[in-house]
This record gives sequence, C-alpha cells and structure tokens, in this order.
Amino acid sequence: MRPILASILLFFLLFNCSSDDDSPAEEQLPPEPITAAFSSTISSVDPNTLLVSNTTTYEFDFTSTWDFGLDNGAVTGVTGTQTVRYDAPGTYTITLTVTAVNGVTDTATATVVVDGNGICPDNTCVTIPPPVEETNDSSGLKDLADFSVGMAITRARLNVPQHAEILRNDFNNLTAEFEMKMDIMHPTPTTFDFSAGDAIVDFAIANGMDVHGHTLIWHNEFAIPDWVKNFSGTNAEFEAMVENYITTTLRHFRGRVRSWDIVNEAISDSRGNPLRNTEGDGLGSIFRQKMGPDYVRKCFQYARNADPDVLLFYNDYNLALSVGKRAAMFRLVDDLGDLIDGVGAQMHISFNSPSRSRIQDLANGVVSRNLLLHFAELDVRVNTEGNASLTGLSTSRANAQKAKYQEVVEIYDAIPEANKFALTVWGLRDNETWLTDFWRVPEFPLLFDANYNTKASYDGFAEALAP
Ligand code: 9MR
Repeated sequence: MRPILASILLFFLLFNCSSDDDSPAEEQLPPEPITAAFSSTISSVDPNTLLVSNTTTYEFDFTSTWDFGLDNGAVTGVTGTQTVRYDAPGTYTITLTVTAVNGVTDTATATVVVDGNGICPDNTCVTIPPPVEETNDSSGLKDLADFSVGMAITRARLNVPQHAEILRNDFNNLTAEFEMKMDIMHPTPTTFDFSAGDAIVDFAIANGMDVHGHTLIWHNEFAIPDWVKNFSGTNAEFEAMVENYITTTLRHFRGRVRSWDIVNEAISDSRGNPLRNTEGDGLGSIFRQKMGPDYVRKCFQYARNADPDVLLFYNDYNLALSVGKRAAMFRLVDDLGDLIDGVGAQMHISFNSPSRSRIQDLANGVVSRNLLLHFAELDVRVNTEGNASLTGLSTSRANAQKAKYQEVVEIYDAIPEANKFALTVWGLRDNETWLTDFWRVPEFPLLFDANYNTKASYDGFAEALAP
C-alpha cells in the first residue's frame, strides 16, 4: 500500500472509532424541546371570524400544520395570522402541530364554541332560555291579530313583573325605545355595546316574540354619540366607519332580529321635503353631509350585504298627515328598489288628526308598491290644547281616542296579507310616554294607565280585530 493511501485509511479508522462516544456538535439533537403555542381573537367586524396567530418560538427551523376543525382538513406551511370563519353553531377544535428539524413534534389545541350570535368569547355563550309555556287565555291583542302586535320597550322595564306579564299577553314584536340606537351601540370609535339590545332580544326569544331593530342611522342629537357629531376624519373615513357600524351591528344580531329600520327620518319637513342636510338646530343630518345625497342607498346596501335575510325598513313621521312628505318618502323608496322591504310609518297622531282618508292613502301607497307596511310608534294624543293642568281623560276624549285607535287598527287589518308586518304601540303606560317631555304638558296617549289597567283605547284596538 502506498503511504498516502495508508494515511487516509488510518484517518477514517480513527474517526469511526471515536464517533461512538464523542459526537461532533453539528450532529447533536437541538437542545430544547419544541412547544406549540397560538393565540386567537374574535374579529371586531365579524363575530363569526377568528383571527389565529402562531406564537410558537424556537431557535431552530420548524414547520407548522393547522387544523381549524372545519371540513377542509389540515393546512401546512402557512405563516402569519390566519382568518378563520365559523358559520355554523357548534363546537370546534383547533389543533396546531409544530415539527422541529429533528422530527420532534408538539401540538397545541383550543376549543371554539359558536352560537347564533357568532363565536362565544371565552367559550361562554349567552344562554337563551327556552320559550315559556303560554300561560294566558289567548285573548290578548296578539291573539286577535293576524299580524305582529308590537310594543316599545326598555331593558329596565322587562324586569318589572307586571310589565313583562302584559307584554307576554298582548304583544309579540318588541322594539327597543332607545337602546338599539347608535349612541348606545357604538359609544366610542373603537367599541360596541350590544348588552341592552341583547337583553331585549333574549327576552323576546324566550317568549316567542320577534324584535324589530330600531334604528341604525338617525341624525337626531339624542341618537348619535358625540364622537360621531364631532367626527374628525375625512368623508371617506366617515363612510367606512358607517359601513363598519352597520355591518358589525347586523352581524351581531343576525338570526335573532327579524327586521331593522336602516334609516330614520331622513326627509326634511321644509318646502319640497328634500333630504335633511345642513339645517341647524339639530335638524340637519351629518350622514347626508359626510356621505353625500346617495347616503340612504349606501346604508341600505351595507345592510343588505351584512345580512341578506333581515327585513330592511325606511321609517319616518307625518307620512299620513303631510301629502308632500309622503310623496318624498315614496320617491326615496322607489329609488331604493329591491334594497328595501318595507316602510315604517310612525303613527304619532292625535285623536282628531290625521283623517281616516289620509291614513288610508298612506297604506294604499305602500300596498301598491308591494312593500311591507309597519304602522310604527303608534300613540294618540288627547291633550292637543296643551292644557298644563289636565289630570286625566274626560269620557268624551277617552272615547274619541278609542275611536282613533280603532280606526288605525281597522285600516291596518284591512290591507292584504302580503303587506302585513306589524303595528307597534310606542309605550305601554300613559306615564311612560315620550310626549310628556316633548310637549311639556300632561298626556295620556297609550293603551294602559299608570296602574297597568287597560283603557278604552285598548278596547278600541281589540274591537277592530274582533271576529
Ligand atoms: O321615545 C324615545 C325616547 O325614549 C328616546 O329618548 C328618544 C331618543 O332615543 O327616542 C324616542 O323615540 C323616537 C323614535 O326613536 C323615532 N321617532 C321619534 C320618537 C320620539 O322622539
């Protein structure tokens, strides 16, 4: 053997002998075991979407495989935050498997619980109690009517047993009097608060009632938060904010709220009834100012995109009394075409006005357009003289009020089945009415007195429906 070959052979022999008990550093296993970890947060714009981030840290290379518990199986090699949508209620398991270069693996798992509202934070869902047994004798207003009979409600009043009992007996369609408006639901630029709305919706579902959402976009100073009144961004940013607000709200209540007033009181009472715009004294609309003349359509489109199944309404007042305002409303509604499902005609009326024929004309106009009609916010003033010392209803005024209630219900009851939606009364007891604050005189416009006794007006409502 030549000397050079002998030396190479010797080198390999030496290397092989020593390798058993003294491995070179590059062949050692990575020193730390790998530990899989991830975090997740619910999307702020879509309650059914989870944002999942891989937080595994490791000093050597590793691969990651996700299984989000959905039908599409495992995915390997994706990086960054994963956006995962859980549409159907149920319980899902997310599994992250990480594999180190040396083949060692570890897994981390988390459970995702989804209910009708979306993904449940900390897997804690609001429990919706099962519907209660009907305890009444089926003679309430809702039992007499072949349309929904609605009532304005606040969260606090649901906790008053007598109040709740009357709701269950007579009504089956609830509207939040103020707690499903923008000032409550979107109190700061970065937060939403649906807690009061959720309580009202939960009560309704537990008692077999529907909820009419009221109202997403309303210019009124009492319905928008200060940060919107003083919005500091660009018009494009304002519009994006409105889209996000409508989308977030409709998705939050999806499947639990049957219908929404998308835009409320957009039409001005001034000559020609244009859209409210830059009028002072709280009569202008910041939405018109920032989003342009097409803002109503934009809002309806955002709503339709967010929840294609919920019924969309335009809601306004004096539509029976004012021929001009009614015409302006129908122009707006006609322009919306398929984006709108129904008209909410607020019925803040008086015992002697508007006339039966004007109310009928309004109903006819909605019916002729194949839209749903909501006689919304019904109350019938009796103190039109503004008597500051009025303490109650005279018999003749009580009977006149009864007749007007009966008239309104008869007109509604006579419209075709296909156009019927709901007739909603704006408050239960006379002492709860907003009209006292508004007109600053005593008022008795509702179906129940302060002691929860039915009034003649209640009988008028019932008699209009009697077989
Ligand atoms: O009756 C409602 C009153 O309790 C609220 O303070 C107010 C502001 O949210 O809204 C009142 O309801 C209004 C309704 O939402 C729209 N049409 C006019 C009603 C009376 O102002």
